Amino acid sequence: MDVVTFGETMVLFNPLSAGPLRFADRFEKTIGGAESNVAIGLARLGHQVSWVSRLGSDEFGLYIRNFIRGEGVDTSQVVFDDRHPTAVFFKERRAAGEPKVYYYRKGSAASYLEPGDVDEELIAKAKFLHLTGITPALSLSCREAVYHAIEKARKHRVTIVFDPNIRLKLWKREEAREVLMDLAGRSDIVLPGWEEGEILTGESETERMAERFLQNGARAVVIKLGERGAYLATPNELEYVAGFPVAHVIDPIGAGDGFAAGFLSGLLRGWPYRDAVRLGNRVGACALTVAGDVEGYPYWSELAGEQERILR
Ligand code: KDG
Repeated sequence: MDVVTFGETMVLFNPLSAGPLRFADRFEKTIGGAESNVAIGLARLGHQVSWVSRLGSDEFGLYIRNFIRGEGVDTSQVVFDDRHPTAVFFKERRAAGEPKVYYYRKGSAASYLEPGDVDEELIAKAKFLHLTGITPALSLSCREAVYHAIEKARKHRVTIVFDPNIRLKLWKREEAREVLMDLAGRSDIVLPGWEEGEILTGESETERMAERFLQNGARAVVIKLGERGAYLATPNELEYVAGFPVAHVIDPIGAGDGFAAGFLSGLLRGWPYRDAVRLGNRVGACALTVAGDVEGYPYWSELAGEQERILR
């Protein structure tokens, strides 16, 4: 196994029209979940990934499992729960700015994830453990599962990659800051967006933000800067890595997960950090061109021919 990741995936209903949801009467059904987005992105790039979660024993649970399994992701550790439902969420497209998100996920099957769901052997066999800051916000047992996974990864020297993915609809800013900085300090590589970096470190200058994450314990930090690309910081390198321009952005949600998939793919190919960040930027850019989270992620066959351009 190349990468193990775990967290909640929901059915996503995307309205076909822009504007307040109360006026939307037609929706497209797909799925969304930061960790499964990364898993799907990685599988398309040719890697072996396992996604661990709990789903309701319901039609939506089966739909999500089949969708993710259909992408070539290992779902053998997914647990179906008879007592709690699969969560759903809606996006609301607006004329300007990012879409709004409405969650219906409280008490969902995935919020009952617990340490016992995360198999030590599975982690031990992986090269990377990918975690996001969404899972610890879902419930106490989810938070314990994250700490448990970190402990096992450290024991087996598996590299931990952490994307803070702050979701302020799920918890208070102060609590988020405290827990996420603690998790970032226990991780090897941290991938915050710029705004998240500001919330977590209190710094508004990119270089200082990165420095704070390094001082906090990470070996490498990549701060995602949207269309400007990303800032890479390790004890030996500090570099702005240019992004890939996209003519028409449809929806930025899912771009950060695409970045993580591309970046991890680069590292799995043995590329240096800088080149892995370039691939992350490339895959993230693809995600911007569609309304769903994952539909835009490329297959390796589509990118292999552009390798020179990616690594430029
Ligand atoms: O990163 C994209 C995710 O935010 C989205 O798919 C839904 O996982 C999700 C969440 O919890 O917000």
